[in-house]
Amino acid sequence: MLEKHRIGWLPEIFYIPEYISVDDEERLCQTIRASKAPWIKVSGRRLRNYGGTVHEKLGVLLQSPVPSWLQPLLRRLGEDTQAFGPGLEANHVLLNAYRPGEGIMPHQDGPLYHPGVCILSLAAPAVMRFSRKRSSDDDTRAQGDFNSLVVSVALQPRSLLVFRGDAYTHCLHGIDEVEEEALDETVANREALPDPEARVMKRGNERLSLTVRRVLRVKNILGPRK
Ligand SMILES: O=C(O)CCC(=O)C(=O)O
Repeated sequence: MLEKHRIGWLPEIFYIPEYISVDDEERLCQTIRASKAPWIKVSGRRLRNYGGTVHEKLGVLLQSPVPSWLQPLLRRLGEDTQAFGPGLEANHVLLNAYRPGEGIMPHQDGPLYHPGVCILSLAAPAVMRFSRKRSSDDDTRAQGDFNSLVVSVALQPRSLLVFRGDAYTHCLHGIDEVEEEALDETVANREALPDPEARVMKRGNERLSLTVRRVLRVKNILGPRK
């Protein structure tokens, strides 16, 4: 089902507008906002982890149960997108919350994960910018240590972004710390927007996003299954 949602000139990015219904979005947002689980404050946003903690040094997921309200979503994403390997489901979800003016620095998700990601956007829009990473032995680095913007995707509430391949392994992705996004010529999914002619997009409310991935190595600290 992914193929017809392919966008842009960078392999391989897919954008599915209205992936979930307004009711499902409302339910997810209510569950997230009603939860007393602590938020972790990081630069430019706050976050919660589900499914466990990724231990960067050990290179494993210290696994804990994925809450029941997320399980149907993980099943559906695995079946619809095959983004986590054929027949496989995700085992980790990062919930990010961004107020207008907040964002996430350009980064790569790295080798601990299967190289495919699903990002579900809730409550407010933002623009994801993909840039080509300059390698340290690249001689253009001498002319300035910059990453070149390749493609942008306007993420509407309820939409699903999936990326893998070159977009995962050779690019950085990030969200600018702005209150208003420029919908410039790098935006690859303009046709899927409510107003394809718009040149700016206000961030509006706090945006919530669920970044869904599969950590390759898992240390099961859950105990035997009953
Ligand atoms: O919030 C988003 O849409 C992006 C999140 C992200 O890039 C990440 O969690 O690595």
